[in-house]
Amino acid sequence: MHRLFVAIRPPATIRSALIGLMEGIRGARWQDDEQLHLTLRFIGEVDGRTAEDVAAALGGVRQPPFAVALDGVGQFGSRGRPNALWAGVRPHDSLAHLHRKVDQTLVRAGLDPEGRAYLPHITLARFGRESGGLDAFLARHAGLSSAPFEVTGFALYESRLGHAGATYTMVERYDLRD
Ligand code: 3AM
Repeated sequence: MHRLFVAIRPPATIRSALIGLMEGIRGARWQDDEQLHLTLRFIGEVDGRTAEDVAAALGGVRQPPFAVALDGVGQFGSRGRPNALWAGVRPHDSLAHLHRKVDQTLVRAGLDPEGRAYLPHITLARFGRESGGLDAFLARHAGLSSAPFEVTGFALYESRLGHAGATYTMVERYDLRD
């Protein structure tokens, strides 16, 4: 079985800006450079045949390249029990559009539609029991922004879960073009 997701890989300048933020929270399992991505659609476990169908179907997604920028920070989970810290991305509409196209493509390839609302984000850290200093981090970086960066493509990734966190391998890359 293959655990798959579709994501955008931020450029190196953005990744290093994000890595520069990664300090000051007790219990944070910070993502490393290889792990930084902006998920378009989580797929989950599929068999090899379905993985091939999905990889082929995604080649049919058409959208011109567009620009986005970092925009603030946020958390998933409850206030007292966060499970992830992320950097936001704006504007949402071009990303939401691409998300919708990817979702429709996957449904046509036989997968179930995405169940939850799409919130574009780049996960920076995950948490177990402890998250000391998270509120101060969120306040300190509420105004996070960046120069716009071009999204020229997206990719299908395989996620392997291990003791030291997840390892993501690119399965196939897709260019956005007019
Ligand atoms: O983009 P991030 O890193 O926030 O949390 C998982 C990760 O998201 C998410 O998919 C990305 C690659 O693993 N993920 C894991 N299980 C999920 C699920 N059941 C999920 N997203 C939605 N539903």
